[in-house]
Amino acid sequence: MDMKPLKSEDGYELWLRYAPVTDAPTLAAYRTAITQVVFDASSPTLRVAREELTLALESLLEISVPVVKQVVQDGTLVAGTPRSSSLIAELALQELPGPVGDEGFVIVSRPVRTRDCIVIAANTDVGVLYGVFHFLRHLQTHRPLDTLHIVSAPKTKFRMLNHWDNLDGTIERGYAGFSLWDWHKLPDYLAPRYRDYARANASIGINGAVLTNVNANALILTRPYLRKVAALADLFRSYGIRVFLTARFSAPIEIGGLSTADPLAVEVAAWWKEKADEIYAIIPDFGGFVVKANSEGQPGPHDYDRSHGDGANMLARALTADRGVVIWRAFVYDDKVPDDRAKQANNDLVPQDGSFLENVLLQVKNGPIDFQPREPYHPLFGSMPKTPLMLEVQITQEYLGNATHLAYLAPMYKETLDADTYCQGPGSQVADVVDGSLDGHAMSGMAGVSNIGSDRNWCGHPFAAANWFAFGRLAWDHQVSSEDIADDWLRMTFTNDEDFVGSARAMMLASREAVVRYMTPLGLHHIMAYGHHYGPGPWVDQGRADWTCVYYHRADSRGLGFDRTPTGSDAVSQYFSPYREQISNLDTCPENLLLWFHHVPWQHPMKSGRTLWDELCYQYNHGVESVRQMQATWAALAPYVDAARFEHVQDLLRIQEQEARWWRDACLLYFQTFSRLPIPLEYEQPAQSLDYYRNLKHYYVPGIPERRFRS
Ligand code: GCW
Repeated sequence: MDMKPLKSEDGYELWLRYAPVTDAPTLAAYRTAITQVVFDASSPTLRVAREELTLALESLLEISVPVVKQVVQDGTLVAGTPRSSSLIAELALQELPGPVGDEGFVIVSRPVRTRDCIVIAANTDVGVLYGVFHFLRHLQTHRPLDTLHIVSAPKTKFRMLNHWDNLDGTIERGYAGFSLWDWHKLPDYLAPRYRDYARANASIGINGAVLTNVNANALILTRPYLRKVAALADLFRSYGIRVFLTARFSAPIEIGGLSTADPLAVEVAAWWKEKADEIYAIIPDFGGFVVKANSEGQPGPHDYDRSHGDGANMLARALTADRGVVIWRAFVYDDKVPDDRAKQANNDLVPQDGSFLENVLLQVKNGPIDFQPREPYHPLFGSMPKTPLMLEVQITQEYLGNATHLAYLAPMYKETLDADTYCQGPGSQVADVVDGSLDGHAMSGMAGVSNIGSDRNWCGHPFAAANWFAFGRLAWDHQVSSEDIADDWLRMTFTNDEDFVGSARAMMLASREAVVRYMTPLGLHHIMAYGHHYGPGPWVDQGRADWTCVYYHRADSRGLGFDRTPTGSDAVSQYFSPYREQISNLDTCPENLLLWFHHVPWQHPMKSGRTLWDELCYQYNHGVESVRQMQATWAALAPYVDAARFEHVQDLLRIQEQEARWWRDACLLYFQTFSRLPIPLEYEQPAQSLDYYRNLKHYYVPGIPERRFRS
């Protein structure tokens, strides 16, 4: 390999660096295969696609690739739709108009006018843009060009980022600085970042952005803010991205001067209708509303003894099905309801299946509690066949080490998507529910809670951008493997050197499991510090019961874990057979979810032959060891990475190792007060006392408003 020092990079360019191809045979092949471009760009979207293509080619191939009018030589790249290009219309590709649909594309190498050409074609302009980005990924990952035949179309319709960004610039659960949206200077000043944000999203097929926090501020729906939103929407439009806003249910009172927000009150429905008309007058392609209602203190239809369906349908009528959708969040639970929090969404929503209007989707978190390092899949998947269910995952790492810990989350997203619900017999995966294929829904989608902020490298940790990338790739095609996504991202973000890619990929693939082990092994969950969720807090027993940790781990002198079998909360009954029986039985329940579903005696023999207590000690230590392994792997990769990014990752891994030990020691010491058993001597013993860990205080943890830290 080339040993000269690499120029420092700051991560701003993400996976769109278009680094020159240095491998000589690959470069030579590319320069032969691509000598000029025929690309008539008659619309804004085609123009940005052409610009991306030509700039990227020049950077990758380090030669100028002219745009010409006609195919006159071998190596011509032809791009467009049958409408934008008579050449493409003439080719009558069999994939058009059929399989690729409205957003897909085809990339083929074939003769055109007797010359060897590469054709990127789609039915729509945005399909061409996606095809261009796919082709550029192909080049960036040094794949061969000789026999191209790629046909690709997204499996879901709404592929969206949910920004939990507040109007004051803070981001709820954001760890990469402040909001990208500079509301104060909008609409007159459009930061260059907005365009790069749109490019990055388009490059992975993301087509929707919810600009505001689901804990919503009604002000976003006032005219001055709508003008700001319109400026962003205008910019994003060329990149195929529609904007959505969060609708605060009580907005008719707060900004509309009404005395009620009752969804069945005529004046309330009329207010929302007028508001929707106002929005569409300035943002003609406005996507719709995302709503968090009657959850964690947010207003909603229950305040008026109305159902979620009443609330969602009222907004859906205001938007109208030909204009936009209501995305109603299924993250609903209430501490006044005595039942297990894990069961509440099903209890509330399953009876309403079939009552939602055609332009309503329900957005369901991957698991029934809250983005924990590991959860079983949400039992709503498969339980509401008459309603389109979107999958919501968290890209920001609220419960997985913020932007300090390296945790590659594609395996976590895949775990949910690949899970078999058995709702229509074996092979009814969550992915089949989510993409609409199982129940024949035309509307489908995936939402990722964004980890993007104002940090120069966008996501804080240099590896955190991989999760943004992975989310987009999986929303487009949930069948791609975590390995392949990591592989692409590494090659595009760092280098194509096989030695680098091989070990960095292995490190990424093991990273999420490492976090599970040192934070919440064996199905433990929600044992983080109160409120900000930074660090361990298994002892938290004050405040709202369903926000404490003792609610979830249920440690006592007999054992550990939440009994959700029929002898306990019976949450297992919300799953279909045979999964239900599998998890109900202590002997067949997967051990990585054991303490989620069972209260298990400390001396219970685990599959390893260890007792539960010893296994817990083993898992926590294994987690810490895995981080040390990551440190060693990364140290060996120094020659392949520029100094700035190398040191950034190295420093963060050092913090991660410290925090993994903190988690291990604090949790084991705490659980030991119940088990009364020793931590086996083969393991490192805790560095401090339990009191020490319990008394640690952290002020101004990112991702939470300052006022929460005031006493
Ligand atoms: O994960 C929890 C977070 C809240 C968040 C909520 C939600 C936006 O702790 O900060 O609020 O989920 O998803 O609504």
